[in-house]
Amino acid sequence: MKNFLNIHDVPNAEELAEQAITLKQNRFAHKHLGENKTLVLLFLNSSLRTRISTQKAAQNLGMNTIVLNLGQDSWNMEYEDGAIMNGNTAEHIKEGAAVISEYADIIGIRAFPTLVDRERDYSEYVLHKFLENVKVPIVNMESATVHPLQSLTDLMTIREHTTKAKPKVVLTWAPHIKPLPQCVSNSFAEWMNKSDVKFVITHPEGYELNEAFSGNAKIIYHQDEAFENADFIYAKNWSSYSNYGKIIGEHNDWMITDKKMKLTNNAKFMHCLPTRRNVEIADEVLDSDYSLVVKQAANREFAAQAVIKSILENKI
Ligand code: SN0
Repeated sequence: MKNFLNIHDVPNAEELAEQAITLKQNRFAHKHLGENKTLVLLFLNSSLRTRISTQKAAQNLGMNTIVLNLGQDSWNMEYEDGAIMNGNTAEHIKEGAAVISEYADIIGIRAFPTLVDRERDYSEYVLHKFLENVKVPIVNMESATVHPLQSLTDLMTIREHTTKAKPKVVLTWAPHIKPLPQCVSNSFAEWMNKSDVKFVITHPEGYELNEAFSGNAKIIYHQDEAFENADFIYAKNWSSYSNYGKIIGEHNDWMITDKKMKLTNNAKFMHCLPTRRNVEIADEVLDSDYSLVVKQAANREFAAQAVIKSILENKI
């Protein structure tokens, strides 16, 4: 693999998830592969799991890691071509990205959407600016529209915990106090559409995802109905795509509760984290035996390791 920007860089999603499961058996099996190589992680937004698990993944492969909070630990970056830089941006992406590439063998980037300018966000403006100006492979650590490291982890976690060859997986919208990106849900839909599962999306009207990501997934507007016979419930909030970046209406009754989980086929519960307790998901669900959220987060290390390993093997 050259870059890991989205699912289109992955020849076979199920196979990559299987490789992550194999790495989990012996995370140090390839501890010399990345020796004397450096992974530089650039964060334009907050992170807990991605920040730690991606570093660990690289270190398991023998790499060095450097982490930078772009614009906080470093200069504010300018992205526009031809900009007259007399404002608050001190360094242009042209030099910035070129310089970082001199120090890095692989670069990871997190750059959330604006949730204001849909065209800019869905063109993956910032990610592409980096891509144009770096000389080394890029790993997407959540961009404006997708979060593929999370989706690979999710597929891996479903494969580990399923008792069926083709489980029913339900992505459900859940309430939140502020508008969140569509990234995790876009990606999850895209990866599920390419996997051997029965995939259903449920959300209130007006929260339809961009069809480039939801594809032919079945959409059910009644959460209770969607939960019937589900083997996995994957909850996530996202803001509206059509009424871009907005929260539309009051849907507090979409919070995931144990009562709703009882409508399923003893489903396992998944969420990418972080989550707002008792807004998005009730305590009783997060504290239950059927919740996979911490196991899912633990798998981020191995998913990232499978991705970095594949990039290193391509380079050598
Ligand atoms: C991000 C999102 O894309 O939804 C990252 C998820 C991995 N989540 C948030 O920004 C949550 C922020 C909050 O205040 O709850």
